[in-house]
Amino acid sequence: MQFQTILIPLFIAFCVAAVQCKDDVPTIAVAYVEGSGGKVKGNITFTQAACGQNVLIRVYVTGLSKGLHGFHVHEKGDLTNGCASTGGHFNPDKVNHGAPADNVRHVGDLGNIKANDDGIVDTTFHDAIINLSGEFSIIGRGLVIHEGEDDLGKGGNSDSLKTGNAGNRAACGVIGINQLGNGSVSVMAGSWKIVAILCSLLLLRKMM
Ligand SMILES: [Cu+2]
Ligand SMILES: [Zn+2]
Repeated sequence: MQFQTILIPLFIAFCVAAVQCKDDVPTIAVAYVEGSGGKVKGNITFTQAACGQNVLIRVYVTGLSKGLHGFHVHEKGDLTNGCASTGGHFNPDKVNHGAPADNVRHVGDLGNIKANDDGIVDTTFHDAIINLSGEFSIIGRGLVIHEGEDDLGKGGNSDSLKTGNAGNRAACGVIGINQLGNGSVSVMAGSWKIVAILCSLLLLRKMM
């Protein structure tokens, strides 16, 4: 048997193994939110697989007025003086406020959630920017639901680019740990990608 006939399948197997993410324990964070009168309350759960995937956001809130409500991660997980203590939007890049899908947005800009006729929000969506580990982790920060609609930075005034003019804070909570995944795996996944690219290049050279 030729050396190459063994080496090429070995290379392929190694490359495939290297690009695959480890099947790992997801990180789960949860925030119990409540308004000052106790009328608005609910739970928001954030789930992220270890391989730096989008964060799945599960929202169940009751007691809101019908319609759209600004929904943000705020800088501080501090409820000392109620929702006011959570500070401004979580914005580590010091950029303008925007919509969840915008290239320029605060990390904490999760747009709006929509309450039905009964004032209930029961929804699930994904976000590509927030993280449950590393530099932009939202764990330990505040979660705020506003009384009004977030104009997503399109309001045409200076406040729109800071807050989205979403108005008063209807409810808030602190984002805490429910379950920690293996955060180091996402770092490993990053370096394994480089190994995979290098071995793919080597493989290509062998085949030429
Ligand atoms: Cu807010
Ligand atoms: Zn914002």
